Amino acid sequence: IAGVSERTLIAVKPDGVQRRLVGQIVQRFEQRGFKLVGMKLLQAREDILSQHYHDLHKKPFYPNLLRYMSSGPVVAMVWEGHNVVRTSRLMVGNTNPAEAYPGTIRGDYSVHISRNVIHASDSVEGAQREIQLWFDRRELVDWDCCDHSSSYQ
Ligand code: DGI
Repeated sequence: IAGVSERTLIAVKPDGVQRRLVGQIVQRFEQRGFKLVGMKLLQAREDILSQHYHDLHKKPFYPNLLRYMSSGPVVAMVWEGHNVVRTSRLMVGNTNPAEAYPGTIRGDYSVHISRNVIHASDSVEGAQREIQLWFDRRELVDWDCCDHSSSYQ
């Protein structure tokens, strides 16, 4: 099935970790039928954050964004499955939680754009770049999910 091995980078941001939302967020991706292939808790280094947000360096909110993202640990994950990049953006909701629909992660757990709980890659190419940035190849596990034929064909 095309795109089944697509992968995306999901990160629970420091506010999400502090608010103990990691379990609920992981549960949403599991329940949807995606496969977890990498996960770690880490204090993000500034060079990683700077590369991760390379397109935002000139934005007025950038210094605050970096301070927020390095204010505590982050849970970085790689999820795999059919159309996972696009579907996880829909699950995450609008960048601005005030505009995010109820039922989305940001729409259920946050109210302000500067504390929006979660990151999800916004394109397949972006996902590949971000996965390489956040994970060593050896940290990603190829495994067969026993219910594969129940989620796919
Ligand atoms: O891919 P997203 O995280 O949805 O959005 P993005 O790549 O445009 O921006 C990255 C993060 O930067 C976003 O999750 C929150 C923050 N951000 C974006 N726009 C604003 C912002 N923070 C503030 N305070 N104000 C903004 O306008």
